[in-house]
Amino acid sequence: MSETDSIHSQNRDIRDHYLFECATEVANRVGGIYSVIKSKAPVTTAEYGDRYCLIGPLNRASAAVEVEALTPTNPHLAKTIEQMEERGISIVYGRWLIEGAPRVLLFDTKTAYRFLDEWKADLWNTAGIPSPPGDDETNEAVVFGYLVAWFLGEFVYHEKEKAVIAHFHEWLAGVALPLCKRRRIDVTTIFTTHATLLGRYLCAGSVDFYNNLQYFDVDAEAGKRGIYHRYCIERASAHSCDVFTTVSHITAYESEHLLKRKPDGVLPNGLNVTKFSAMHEFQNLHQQAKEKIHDFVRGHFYGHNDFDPENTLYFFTAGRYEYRNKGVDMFIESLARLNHRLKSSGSKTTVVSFIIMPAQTQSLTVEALKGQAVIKSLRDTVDVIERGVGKRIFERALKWHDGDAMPDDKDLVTSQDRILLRRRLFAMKRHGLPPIVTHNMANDSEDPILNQIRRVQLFNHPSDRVKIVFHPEFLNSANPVLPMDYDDFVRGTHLGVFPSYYEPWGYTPAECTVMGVPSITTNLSGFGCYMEELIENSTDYGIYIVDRRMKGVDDSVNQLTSYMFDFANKSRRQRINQRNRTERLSDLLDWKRMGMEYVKARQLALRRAYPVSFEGEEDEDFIPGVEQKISRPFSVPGSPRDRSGMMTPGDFASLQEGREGLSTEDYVAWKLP
Ligand code: G6P
Ligand code: 1S3
Repeated sequence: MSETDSIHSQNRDIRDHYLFECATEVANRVGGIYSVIKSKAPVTTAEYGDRYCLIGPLNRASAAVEVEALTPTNPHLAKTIEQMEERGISIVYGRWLIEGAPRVLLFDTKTAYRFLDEWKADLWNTAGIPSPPGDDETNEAVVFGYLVAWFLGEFVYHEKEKAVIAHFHEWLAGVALPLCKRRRIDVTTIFTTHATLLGRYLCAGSVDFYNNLQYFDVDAEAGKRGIYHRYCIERASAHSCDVFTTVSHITAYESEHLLKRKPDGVLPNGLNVTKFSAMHEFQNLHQQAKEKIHDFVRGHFYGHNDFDPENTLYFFTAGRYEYRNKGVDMFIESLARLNHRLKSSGSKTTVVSFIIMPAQTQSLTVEALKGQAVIKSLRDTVDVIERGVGKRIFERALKWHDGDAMPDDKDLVTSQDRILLRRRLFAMKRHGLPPIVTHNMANDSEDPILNQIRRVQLFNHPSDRVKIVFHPEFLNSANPVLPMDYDDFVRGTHLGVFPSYYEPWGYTPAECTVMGVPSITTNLSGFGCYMEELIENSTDYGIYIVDRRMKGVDDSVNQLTSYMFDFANKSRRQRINQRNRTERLSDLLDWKRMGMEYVKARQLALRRAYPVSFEGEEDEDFIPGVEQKISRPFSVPGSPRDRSGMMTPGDFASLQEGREGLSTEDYVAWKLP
């Protein structure tokens, strides 16, 4: 790959290059990729300024809120946009209103559907990729990919001096990659896959995925699942980019076998870590957010509030509704075992467990709305009574003379007050148990989560020490039942539980960590492997890792149960200490550190496309090393491994010239038995 490639003009300036990053979730929240590009924006704009632009399909509703339109000042960009608009393509160029304020270019794919058939035929003729009718997602990917390739081709035609890097995320944005190669467009390309299509599908079934990765007949498996054409796009993307990357070693291994190309390296996901000036600010925020969760719980469990908020812990799991992949099956089974263990040990602790996963619903249930209303009325009534009592005490005190009796509390609460209060108390009577689910489900009787809860009989009975609340919608502060944004909610909880079976990275436990909330993950998640490799005594730091690789399912469930049981037995002081330690891991996940792998991948892409420009610089360490050690916890002695200089997943890899991808031996924290 190091020879001069005739596609690329070796005269382009590589130092002052442009970076275009393409994804379907630019200014459009769908899932994890939105989190990646949004949280990474501050470090990337700091590095590139106006030379950085994100490209995505236009979602008008979302862009109206998130994007401020601008007129491009770069003449080459302006010319390119103008020429595409002349051909009827509608484009929004502007500033994404997030931290870092990156420039975005959004193509209205609808204005290009008249080319769809022509482009599908071209995709078949030039890249051998079929695109059968009736798959809207693939049609969208094709139209978007052709628009991006059109844009890049036109842009480098106008801009002849500077090099251009185009970085693509996921197969949905990958169609442009084989096109760039075929059309010999003078850009250098990077492809990052955040999961593989086949991996996701196979794991959701009942196969022993990780022990059979080498043996799957990939074409046949894709064909059986009706995703052969999508798989072709993904595989073509992986093979036609200059630099191929994934988000973790576990997914690198998976990609090697399912996409048949060894990745060049690992680009882990970071977070934009907020540092508070006061060290304990995050602890205060926990307390405040927890109060809001208490409010919800008081309403949801009205008539059954026989557990003490002071002895109540909040556990939760959240994410895309992938029942087996996200480990919800294991979570619910372990909760049932935890319930049994807490009961038999006579524990006074109650664990309220939330499952936040969007499913098809019709509306909030009347019962969920009523619960909050009943408690609000009670609070309003108590406020009225309290004000009346205060007023009466004050008036009597004004008239008090030496020798008079103190005001009698019986006279302070009037009979009218008692009637009001009685009415509220009767409204709190309920015949059934507090509900499991807050919404009316579109398919209640077949919902896998509800069915598992029914099977293990966790019905919020007063004797249960583990209660369950299933909220099948993402959280939002405008919600009348649980009015909290996700981040706020996470801060208020005590433990995040994410026992995933398929999890290329896993933002949910990482988000917990930077907010100082302990979490449970597995050694089948990219995040879990990363933390396991980096920290020897990770449980002290609030990172619990369930072994789902070497243990049988029953043993993994028991291990998860024990982690939760031990956590439930901690004292408040121990929890506070542990949160302090968890929060101190934040720097490990900050884009300021993780982003270095992106820098390396871009350097490698430039080296591969423009080797002449690097001549004579072979030995130059053009990326400064990042060194940081985890300090010991204050209270409990710890022994994190000494890994100075090897502190991101990519550091264990090989993002360097002269290698054709990682070799299987390079997959750190990911070895088969
Ligand atoms: C934070 C607050 C403390 C509070 C504690 C509760 O540390 O700063 O004031 O007592 O949270 O912790 P817990 O684990 O019981 O929610
Ligand atoms: C994927 O999203 P998911 O939840 O379907 O991409 C995320 C961002 O890279 C990653 O964190 C996650 O593990 C993947 O599974």
